[in-house]
Amino acid sequence: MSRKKTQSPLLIERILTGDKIAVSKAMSLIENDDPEAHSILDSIYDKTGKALRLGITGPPGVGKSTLLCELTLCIRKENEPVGIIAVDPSSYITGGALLGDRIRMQKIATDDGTFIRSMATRGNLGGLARTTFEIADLLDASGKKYILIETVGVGQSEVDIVNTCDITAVVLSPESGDSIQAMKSGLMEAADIVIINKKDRPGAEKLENELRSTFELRTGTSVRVPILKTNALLSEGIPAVLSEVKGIFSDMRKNGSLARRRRNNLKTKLCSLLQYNFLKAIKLSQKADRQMECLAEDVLCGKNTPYSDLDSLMVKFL
Ligand SMILES: Nc1nc2c(ncn2[C@@H]2O[C@H](COP(=O)(O)OP(=O)(O)OP(=O)(O)O)[C@@H](O)[C@H]2O)c(=O)[nH]1
Ligand SMILES: [Mg+2]
Repeated sequence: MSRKKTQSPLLIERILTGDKIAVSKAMSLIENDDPEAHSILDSIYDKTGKALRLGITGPPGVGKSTLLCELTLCIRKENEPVGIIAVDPSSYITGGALLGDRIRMQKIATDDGTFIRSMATRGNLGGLARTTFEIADLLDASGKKYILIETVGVGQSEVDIVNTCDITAVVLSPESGDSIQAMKSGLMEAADIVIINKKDRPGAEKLENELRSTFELRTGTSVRVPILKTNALLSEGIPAVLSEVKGIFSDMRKNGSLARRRRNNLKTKLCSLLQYNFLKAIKLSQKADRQMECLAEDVLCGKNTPYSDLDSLMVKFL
């Protein structure tokens, strides 16, 4: 099958050298669902796969952004380029850690080796996961060695996004009642590593013990998921997190689980691409619109119910 050629060879070239302006431009094309975005992604795809994609999720306010900043600074000390995707940027806008702590933020924002993209979750039905993958692909092809994706782990869609990373870090804090909730929810199932941030707050040890017994109960063995404690405000425990993440990644490479996970992630991504494009095609098709109109009429006059014809409807549209 012939691959579509992009209209912008120069743009592609600049993306691949990590040019920030070119990467930003391509991101806007992706977010605006511009027809050129697909050919750009198609052209750069064979340069992806080198970055470590780390999802950072957890209840609101546990310190994910602060931790992400510190982790970025730690990675940058090793001179590796970093891409950051913040999926719910509320804290970036309202003065949470990232914007609130200007010194920390400025260090990152003005650094040539770091690229930050904030993405709004609202008003992007079904497209958010797709866009996040695509932006991660773009950052990967542009030479970033680490891609850090922050999402608030409240809804399934945010957890899904993180599940498409190579490694998922779940961040909890002793002061957050949500952490107990998170332990019971699907969030913990996704964890490859758990970080108890705000270890300066009372209850960090207790939370750690609770987590260890939760994991033991579940697996019936001793703890498999590493649990680390940090104080992101004082940058304590961050090198240990980075080293643990690197260790997990290297083990995953060796034992084949990275390839398996990436294959699964790719299936999720294809499904999301199909879903998005299928819905878009239906919405834009006048023929589909007329068919819906007829079906609605049939339902209204009692010939059908909205559920009776689903199978034939799928066949029609597929
Ligand atoms: N005491 C203490 N405070 C911290 C620590 N890490 C972050 N904070 C503070 O906790 C608050 C929330 O931090 P953020 O980094 O915005 O948390 P978040 O999880 O990204 O928040 P959302 O993105 O809104 O869910 C800020 O006031 C931080 O300064 C820590 O280790 N100890
Ligand atoms: Mg945040």
